[in-house]
Amino acid sequence: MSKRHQHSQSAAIKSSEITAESSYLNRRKLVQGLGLGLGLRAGIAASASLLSGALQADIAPSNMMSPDEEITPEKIATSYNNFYEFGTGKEDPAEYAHEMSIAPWQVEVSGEVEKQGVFDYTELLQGLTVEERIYRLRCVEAWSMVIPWQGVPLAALLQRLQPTSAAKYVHFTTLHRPKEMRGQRSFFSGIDWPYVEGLRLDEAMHPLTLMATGMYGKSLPNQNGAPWRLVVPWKYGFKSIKSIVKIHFSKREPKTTWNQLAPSEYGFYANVNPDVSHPRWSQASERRLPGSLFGSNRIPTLPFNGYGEQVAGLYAGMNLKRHY
Ligand SMILES: Nc1nc2c(c(=O)[nH]1)N[C@H]1C(S)=C(S)[C@@H](COP(=O)(O)O)O[C@H]1N2
Ligand SMILES: [Mo]
Repeated sequence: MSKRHQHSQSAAIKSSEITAESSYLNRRKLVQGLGLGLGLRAGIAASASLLSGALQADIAPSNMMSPDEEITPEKIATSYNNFYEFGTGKEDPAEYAHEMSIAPWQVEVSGEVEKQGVFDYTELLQGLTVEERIYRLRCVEAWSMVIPWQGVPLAALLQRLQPTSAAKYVHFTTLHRPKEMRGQRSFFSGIDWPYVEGLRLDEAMHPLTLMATGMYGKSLPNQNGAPWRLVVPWKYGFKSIKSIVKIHFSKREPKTTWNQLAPSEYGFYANVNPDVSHPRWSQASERRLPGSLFGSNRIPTLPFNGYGEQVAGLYAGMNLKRHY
């Protein structure tokens, strides 16, 4: 997203690589066709329990996608990534993120909140209901995917931490461990580590906002932000911060990574908006991955990434050309 954050052409996808995903889709159709959903629920409950023995996960599917939008093949969603801690290339995270150790995973909770301290993330998730959400993911580089996530509504997690009445924003910080994250040892990213993102508290509490612990019915792969990451589907992908180790509540707007790096290019809000173009990428349309032999699958971009009906009210009265 800096000058070096340019998108390469999406790799040609061999049909052999798509097999696993088409069987995933067929299983879904089968389950839906039976009118039960039980098979899928059991399948995901089983894999969610793999996350941690301590996690008593129950699965409540709630899908917000129109049925004609196709899920991006798992192979693509887990091999074409942005995770600059492992390099700026799209293939770097899948190649190097295994160097990050995710067990144990401690998380610091601080600021305007009752339940301050350091916790194992599984402790924070204990007893919360894991849901499936199929969401569009729209990168500011103008490519997009459709991904089935599993996770807990962020609101459920934050509520149990008990923000004080002074809390207006919540900040999230990614792991900073240069020994295991080679991009943090490199000068090329230009990023002042660690990666920080944040939301207004009402955005964080919105029912669409997810703390994801899995995708495609499996634990999150490291390159997608293991063991847990944010998913905010109506905002550009850079708001969906990965591998979170700090949750901080504050009165003031956080200084977030991309906004600090280039404030004229990346706003704090970063709501998907086809009417406000980035200096290098028109945001009017997007390439839905994967493309095919016959073209790049370009589709129009929708305000709030298609979630306007649910979230536009959060911004009533705000000038979204100024607060981009
Ligand atoms: N810590 C961290 N989180 C991050 C990023 C990053 O570089 N570091 N990249 C962001 C960007 S630009 C996008 S588009 C999404 C990509 O998520 P995905 O690789 O799971 O598709 O992660 C976001 N979260
Ligand atoms: Mo992105």
